[in-house]
Amino acid sequence: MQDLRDKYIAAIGEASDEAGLEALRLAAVGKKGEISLKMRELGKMTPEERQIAGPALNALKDEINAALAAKKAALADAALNERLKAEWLDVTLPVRTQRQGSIHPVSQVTEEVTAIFADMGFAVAEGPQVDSDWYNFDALNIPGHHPARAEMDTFYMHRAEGDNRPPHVLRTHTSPVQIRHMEANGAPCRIIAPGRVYRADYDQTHTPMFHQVEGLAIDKDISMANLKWVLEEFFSAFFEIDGIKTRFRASHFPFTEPSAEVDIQCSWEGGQLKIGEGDGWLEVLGSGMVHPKVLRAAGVNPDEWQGFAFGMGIDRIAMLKYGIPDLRAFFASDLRWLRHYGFASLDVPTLHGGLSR
Ligand code: 2U9
Repeated sequence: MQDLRDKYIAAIGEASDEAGLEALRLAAVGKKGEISLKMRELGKMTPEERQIAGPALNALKDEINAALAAKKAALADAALNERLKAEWLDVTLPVRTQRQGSIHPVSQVTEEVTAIFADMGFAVAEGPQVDSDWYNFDALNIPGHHPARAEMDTFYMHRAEGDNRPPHVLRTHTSPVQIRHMEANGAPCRIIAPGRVYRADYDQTHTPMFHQVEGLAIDKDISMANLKWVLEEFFSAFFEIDGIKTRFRASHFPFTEPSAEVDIQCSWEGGQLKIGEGDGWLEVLGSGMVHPKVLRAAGVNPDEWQGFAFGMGIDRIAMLKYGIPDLRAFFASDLRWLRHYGFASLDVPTLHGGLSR
C-alpha cells in the first residue's frame, strides 16, 4: 500500500496536463484501477484482516482523490495564467490613426437628416419593422381593396394554419411609426421617423429593402406654408446650398389631403447633375396635410388638430448628394466601395461642424 501511495502521489505531482492526470485517476481509482482492485480483494480476507486493510485502503483512496483534485486546480490556474500572459491588452494605447472601418453613406445621411430636423425641433421616433396590416395600411386610409396595397408589393409574414392573429407585413413605409407615436403621445407632435422599409421590387432603381425618412408635425394651426418652409430649410442645409428653390406639384396619396410631390431646382449641363441651380427640376419627396381619417385612426381629434407629413428615400438623397450612381451598390457589402464612399467614424455630422466632411 505504501508503494502504491508513493507511486501515485509522485506521478500526480509530475503530471503536466489534464489528460495525463485523468489517465492517472483511471489507473489508480478508476473502476479497474489498482486501488479499486485491491478493495475488491477485501471480500476474500478474514474479518480481522479486513478491519485493518479496509480503513487503510479507504484512507489511501481519499488521499489520492484529494491529490488529484489539488493538481487539477493547480493545472487550471497555470493554464489561466498562461492565457492571461498571452492575451494581455494595453487599454491605455492611443487609438489607431489609420482608418479601419468607415461609416456607410446611409448611416451618414440619416445622421445628417436627424441633425437638421433636430435643429427645427423634430424628435426621432422609431417602431417595429414587422407590423400588423392595420398599422401599415388601414390606419393610413389604405383599406383592403385599395390599389396601393397591391402597388406597394408588400411582403407578408408567413402564418401557420389556425393562427387567427391579424396579418403582419414587413412595413412598406415608416408611417406606422407615426401612427403609434400619436396613439401613445397624442398631439401636438413634431417627429421624424427614419428607418428600413421593404417592398418586393428589384431592378436598377429599386431594392427590396431601402431607407425612408418621414416627418410629421401636428398642432392647432399648421399649414402647407409651414411645410414649404421646413422643406426648403431642410434642402438648403442638406445640400449645403443657400436658398434652394422647390416646386410643389399637386398629387394624390391616401394618407394626405391635399397632397403634393416636391421637386428641387437643378441643372443637367454636360450630363452632370447640379442641385440648386438651372431651370430643371428633380423630384425628391412626397408630402401633404395629414388626412382627417388618419388622425382619427391614431386617436387624434381632426376637429381640433391638423398638420403636415412628408416622406422621402434616404438612399436616393444620399445618391444625389454624394454622387453615387448605383443604388444596388449600397447593399453589396463591397469593401472597396465602402472605403471609397464611407465616412470617417469619428467625424459626426453636425450643423455647426459641417455635415459632409
Ligand atoms: C402619417 C400620415 C401621413 C407620409 C408621406 C409621402 C407622402 C411619400 C414616398 C417618398 C419616396 C415614399 O420613399 S418613397 O418611395 N413618400 O410620397 N409620404 S406623405 O405621410 C404620412 C405619414 C404618416 C401618420
